Amino acid sequence: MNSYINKVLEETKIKNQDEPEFIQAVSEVFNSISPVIDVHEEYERLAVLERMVEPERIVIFRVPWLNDKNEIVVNRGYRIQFSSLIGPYKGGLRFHPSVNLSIIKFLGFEQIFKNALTGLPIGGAKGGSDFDPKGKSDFEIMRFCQSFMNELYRHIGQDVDVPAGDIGVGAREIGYLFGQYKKLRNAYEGGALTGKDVTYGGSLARKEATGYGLLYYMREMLKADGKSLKDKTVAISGSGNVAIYACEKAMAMGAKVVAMSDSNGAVYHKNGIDLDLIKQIKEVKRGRIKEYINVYPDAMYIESTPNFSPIWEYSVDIALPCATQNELNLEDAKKLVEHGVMAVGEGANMPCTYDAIEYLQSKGVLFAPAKAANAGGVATSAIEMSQNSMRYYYTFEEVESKLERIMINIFKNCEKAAKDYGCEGNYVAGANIAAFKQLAEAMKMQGVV
Ligand code: NDP
Ligand code: 2IT
Repeated sequence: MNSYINKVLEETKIKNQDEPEFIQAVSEVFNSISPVIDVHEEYERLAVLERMVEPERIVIFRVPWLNDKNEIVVNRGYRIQFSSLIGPYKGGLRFHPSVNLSIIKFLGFEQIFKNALTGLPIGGAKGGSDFDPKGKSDFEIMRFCQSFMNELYRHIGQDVDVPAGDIGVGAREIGYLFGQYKKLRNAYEGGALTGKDVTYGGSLARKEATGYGLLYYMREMLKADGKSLKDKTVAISGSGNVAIYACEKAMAMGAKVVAMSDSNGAVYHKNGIDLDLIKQIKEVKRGRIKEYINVYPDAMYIESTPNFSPIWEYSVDIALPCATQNELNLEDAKKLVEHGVMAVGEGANMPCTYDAIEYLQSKGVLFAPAKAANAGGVATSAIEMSQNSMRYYYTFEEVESKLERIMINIFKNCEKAAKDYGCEGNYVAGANIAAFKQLAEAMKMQGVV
């Protein structure tokens, strides 16, 4: 590793000792960019890396709300405005009990690079809370979202910072957040949040965009290697927004999805998963995936334990981790390789540990990195923002064809950057290099700010 990169990485580790996920995300990027730093000596003088790992701003705030028993509950809210180099801060909100500063910082850091890869004018941000939406009534969710927005509204705006969904934040939560934002601002400022329902300013195909985009990226990556999705078996972790629409597009492309999961366990269905049933259980009833076997007794259900993800136990051609960070580790990677996996695509953010990625690549498994492969969601959020600015709506087909074009371009840019910098076929390096090059040049142009 280049000595300047090494120096900044060591400093970052010392400065952020209690933030393992953030250090992991920074290390992954820094491990790829030596070939660029080597030919740009001025980056050290301009402190490009030091500035890239330091967020522009972090807001941490109290979120008090009343539960249905009229008890006061207090959660912690976060918004990290990491980088406005190439556009307004942009990135999702995550509501999950595991949310802490390290998670928010890693997600915000990743978002800067992902958003650059889309080719659209969006900076990097993330936010959320340790609030757990599971088991809460609609009114509890609403009161929480309103209280969260009572502070967040000061920091966001359609040209400033534009939040969207992530784990635990979907159309329901965005609706309550938007309603409160509109009330506080006394103005309809549609582009201040994305992932809105289509009844009041949302974009068609935003709901499907991350999952569909992942499959477009997979299609391109397989095609470049003379392969296709047709008749391939697929395991998808999670059964939330990304997983469901990844499943839908994988099936449309001729693959057979045989396994899906949630945080409690995984379902395996040899004949192919019934996606309508998954949607019914997860999107309508907000239930557990285990309920699948009540309808299909021939399917199999295995519970997860803290150190065991049953979803990676099965023999499949393609694995798509679409749930959460570090959900696919070296042991899982070894099992997948033993069972003959040919490609892995990250729908979630940083779902694979770094040693798992290195192992998969060393065994010749095609690997699609999150920053590139799941960028279809935020890209379509940017398309939602542009529709809001124009006060106009595109059709589903128009949005989807823009998404498809964006994903093809992202793949081609990753492929080219990898080739140009001597790591052909390594799309992790390609994605990091392509995004870093643009960001570093933008930083150079804008002076020391
Ligand atoms: P959802 O909340 O819709 O779904 C999350 C899914 O992952 C659920 O099935 C959930 O299970 C499971 N899950 C969540 N946390 C854990 C955990 N700690 N262990 C095991 N399973 C878990 O979220 P999304 O589908 O929106 O997000 C999934 C991933 O994709 C995240 O990493 C997110 O950052 C990333 N992403 C999302 C985008 C979007 O547009 N929504 C865009 C790009 C990336 P359960 O129901 O049991 O909680
Ligand atoms: O991780 C992500 O890219 C998202 N959760 C989507 C962000 C967005 O602004 O649409």
